Amino acid sequence: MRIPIQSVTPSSGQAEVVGWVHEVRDLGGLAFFLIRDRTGIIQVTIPKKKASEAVLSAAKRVSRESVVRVAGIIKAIDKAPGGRELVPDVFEIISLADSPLPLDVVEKVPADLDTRLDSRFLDARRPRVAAVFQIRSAAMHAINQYLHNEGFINITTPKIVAAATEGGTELFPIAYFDKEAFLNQSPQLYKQMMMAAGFEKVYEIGPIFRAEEHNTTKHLNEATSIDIEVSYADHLEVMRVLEEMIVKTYEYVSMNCSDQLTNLEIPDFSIPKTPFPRLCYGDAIEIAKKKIEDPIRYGDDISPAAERAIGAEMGGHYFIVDWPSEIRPYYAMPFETDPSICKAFDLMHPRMELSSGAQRVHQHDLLVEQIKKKGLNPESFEFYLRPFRYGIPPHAGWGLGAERLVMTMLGLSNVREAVLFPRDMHRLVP
Ligand code: AMO
Repeated sequence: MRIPIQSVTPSSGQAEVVGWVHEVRDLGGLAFFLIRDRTGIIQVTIPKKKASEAVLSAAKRVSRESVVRVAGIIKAIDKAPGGRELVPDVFEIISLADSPLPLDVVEKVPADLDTRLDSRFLDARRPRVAAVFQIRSAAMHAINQYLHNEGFINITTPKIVAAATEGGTELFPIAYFDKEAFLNQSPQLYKQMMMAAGFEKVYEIGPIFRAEEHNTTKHLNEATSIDIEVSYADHLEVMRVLEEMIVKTYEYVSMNCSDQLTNLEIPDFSIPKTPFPRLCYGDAIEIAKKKIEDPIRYGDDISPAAERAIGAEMGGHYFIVDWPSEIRPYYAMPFETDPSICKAFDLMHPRMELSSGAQRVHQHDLLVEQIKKKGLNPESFEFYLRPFRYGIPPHAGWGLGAERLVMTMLGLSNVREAVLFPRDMHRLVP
C-alpha cells in the first residue's frame, strides 16, 4: 500500500512509495534515485549485482520527473534523507517524463518568473513553491473560520454584471447574448444590497476583474477579494474586525505551517500586534512631503513612492483614515461634522495597500447626490439604489486582496508568486 514518503521510517520494514524521480545518480555498481511526493523525499538504492532484470531495466529507462512506483525493503542509513533508504524489488514506471525538462525542478538551473509560470505544473512541484500555496490555503481556511465564528454569512454574488462598481473605467466588457455586460470589479453593490435584505453580516471570497493597464509587481487583472459588509457598524467597527482577522490568520499560519515556513526560509515569522496605528490622511501626506522628491499635496492620491516612504516611517501594518471625500468612491460616508472628509480607510502594509473600506452612505438622496458628483449617471445604478428606498440599516465594510495578503505575509517579491495562474496584461495562458 502506498504511504506518504514522510511517514516511511527506518523501522518500516517493507514499503511502497509512489512519486516523482527527483534526482538520479549512477555510481557504477550502485544507482541512487531520490523519489519525491508532496510530503518528502526518500532515497532508493539499487545494488546492480543483486537487483532483478525488471528493476534494472526500468531504472535504466526512467527519466527525471517521471512518476514511479517503488516497493522493497527499508534500511536505516545515516547519509540518506530521513536516515533511511529503500532497496527495491519493484521499480515500475507509471508515467515517463520527456527530456529535457522545460524547467529544472531541483532548482540547480535558475529560471525567471515567466519561464516558471509557463510551466507552473512543474514549478509547483518545487517544495518552496508548493509551500506558498499550502500557506495560502491555510490562510483562507483561517479567514473562513474566523468570519464564520463571528456570525458572518458566506454569500456568492454575480461576476457577470451590467454596471461598473467603482466608476466607469477599468472594466472588461464581455459578449452576453445581445446585451453589453462586464466582469465585476468588486462585489461592493451586491454586498450592500444584502444589508437591505437583512443578512447583517456577510462575506464573500471571490474573483474580481480589473482592466487596469498596470504592469507592476502588485497588480493583477484577476485577483481574489475577501469582502465583508456589516449592518449597524461604522468604519471603526469593521477596522477592528479587519485587524483581528489579520492577526488570527497570521497566528493560524504560524501554528499550522511550520514546515512550509521552513521551506520558505522564514525562521522568524512575526505576528502583527493590534491595534494597528491609525494615521490621518493629512499626516500621511506630511510624512510623504518630507521624504519624497515628487511634489505631493493634500487631496492627491498617495503615489507608490509616497506609499513606500510612509510605510518605512510606520514600520508595520497601519490604517490611513480621514480621507478627503473627493478622492474616495461615492459610497463612502462623509463625516457629519466635516463632509470634506469621509469615513473611509485603507489598511496598509509597509510595502503596499492591502485593503480599502468605509462606512457607507445609506441615505438614498445623499447617495444619488454623491453618484452625480463623481460624474456618474444614477440611472445606471437603479438596481443598486432601489433597496435604499425600502429601509436599509447603516452599514460598513471592506475588501482585502488575498494575493497581497499572502505576498506581504511571506515577503514574496511579486504578487504573481501568490497566484497559481496569474492573469496580467501579457499572460492569458496557461
Ligand atoms: P479596492 O479597489 O481598493 O476596494 O480593492 C480592495 C483590495 O483588493 C485588492 N486589489 C488588487 N489586488 C491585486 N491586483 C489588483 N489589480 C487589485 N485591485 C484591488 C487590493 C485592494 O486593497 N469595493 C472596495 C472595497 C470596499 O470598500 O469594501 C474595493 O474594491 O488589496
